[in-house]
Amino acid sequence: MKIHHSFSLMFWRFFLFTCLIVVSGCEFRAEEKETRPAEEIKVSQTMEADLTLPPLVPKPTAERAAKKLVVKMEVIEKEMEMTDGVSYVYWTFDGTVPGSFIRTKVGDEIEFHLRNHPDSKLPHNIDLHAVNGPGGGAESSFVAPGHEVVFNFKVLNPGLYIYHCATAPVGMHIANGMYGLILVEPEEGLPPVDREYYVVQGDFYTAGDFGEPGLQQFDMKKAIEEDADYVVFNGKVGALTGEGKLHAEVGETVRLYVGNGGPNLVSSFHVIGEIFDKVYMEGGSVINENVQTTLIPAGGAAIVEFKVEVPGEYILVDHSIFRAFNKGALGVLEATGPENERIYSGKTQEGIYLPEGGEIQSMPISEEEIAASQPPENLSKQEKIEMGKNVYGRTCVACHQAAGQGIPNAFPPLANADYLNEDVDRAIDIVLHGKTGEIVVNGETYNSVMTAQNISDREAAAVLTYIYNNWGNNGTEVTEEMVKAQRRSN
Ligand code: HEC
Ligand SMILES: [Cu+2]
Repeated sequence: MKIHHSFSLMFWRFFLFTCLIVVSGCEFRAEEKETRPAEEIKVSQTMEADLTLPPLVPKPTAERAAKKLVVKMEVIEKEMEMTDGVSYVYWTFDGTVPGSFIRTKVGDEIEFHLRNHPDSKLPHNIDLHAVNGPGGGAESSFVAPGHEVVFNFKVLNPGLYIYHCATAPVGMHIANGMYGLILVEPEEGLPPVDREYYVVQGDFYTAGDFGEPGLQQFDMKKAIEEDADYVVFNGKVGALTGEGKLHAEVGETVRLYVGNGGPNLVSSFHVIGEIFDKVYMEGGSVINENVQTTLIPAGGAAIVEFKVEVPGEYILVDHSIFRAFNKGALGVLEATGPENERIYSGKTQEGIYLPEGGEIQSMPISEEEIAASQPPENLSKQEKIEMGKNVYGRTCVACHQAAGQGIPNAFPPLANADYLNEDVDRAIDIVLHGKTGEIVVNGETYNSVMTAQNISDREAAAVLTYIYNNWGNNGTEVTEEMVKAQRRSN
């Protein structure tokens, strides 16, 4: 890259020189002032870099000139939570996964101080993909526990870059969480936006399977086979849900700096309910527009931007979708503000569709009309249970499982569930409107997302009656009236 760059520069200089001699008023002369080579940008002052922990991003550099920037980072090995009841000894830059976000601009001269905490068991180093030089700094930054090294580099290429530890066995250091992002802004800075966040995906390999409680050891065999137990954003299941949700106001433009630490998996990064207005593909200078899902390679990054048009929850996922719902690669951006029904109306109609023989019946408009259009039968409890079983099999089984047993750490049980039996109106409300945030079911904490279920009041009454009358639950009968009352109260 660098060789190529200076070669083409030489070529142009030679070419221009020839032009000037041969033809005065050469039309290529304009080329001369087009680029100021980054290596010629002078720095005057020194300042200490303002680093931020995920999901936060330091303030933009557009306002300042290139500087000598002192970056201080510390390697810390420490036990942290992978998910409820599961912990892991992470190796980190600055104590978090991903490590601190570094924001620089083209022309900056970085004086990088890497410290390794005295309690560390191993030496580490850092390879920053933004560096032009051997090992991206790795060769100069190898540091034993209780030591500090300093090395310098000038940032030449704008873009969003991964940094990671590159100490052998490299895969293991990365698998334990040693990665983060360094942003190099162009000289004029990136265009301003309303919100910026920092998200990095990573895959983890543990001796126990997903959710198996206790302190989990790294599993080298699974890592080699690329058989991840956890695929997560920002180092743990639920880092970006519940308390960790990202926020924006309707009408704001959100920019996500998204990296993929790997070590193995490629991310199909997607935000459910949004379209990326812009993607700086692979974190480079080419901007793609109107993108649904962008591919982020291991050891790579992308900058995505979107404007939030309507309120609600937008779900960040790796669209290799079992990773999202079964391995943790799921986060939430919550948008608050006024509805805009021209852009998104919510459900307005539901009617009867008869595929054979009949014509499609005219669409009733409201829930009341739907109910009125159906035979005025009053289902017996037994009939409700029959119907409910069917609804359950269509709608709930994928998450709550065939016998209502749920999936540890992901989907709470509906079988013999204290939370369910405690409060029927709350259960109805969850089915109608969805649920996020921390809940405790049979002593286990869940902190995930259930979306609102698109089912009629009658189906909701039936499915809940089915659940309450099976699997050791308390036998409650849920009526359509109870469902309607919850529908109205919200
Ligand atoms: C896409 C997965 C998914 C589907 C489909 C789903 N749920 Fe859930 N459900 C969840 C999650 C996740 C939670 C926990 C939410 C939280 O942590 O706040 C939950 C929580 C619940 C709870 C409260 C917790 C408990 O154990 O009592 C009830 C009741 C419930 N769901 C009922 C249903 C019913 C009935 C259906 C089908 C009509 C359904 N869910 C469909 C994922 C799902
Ligand atoms: Cu390391």
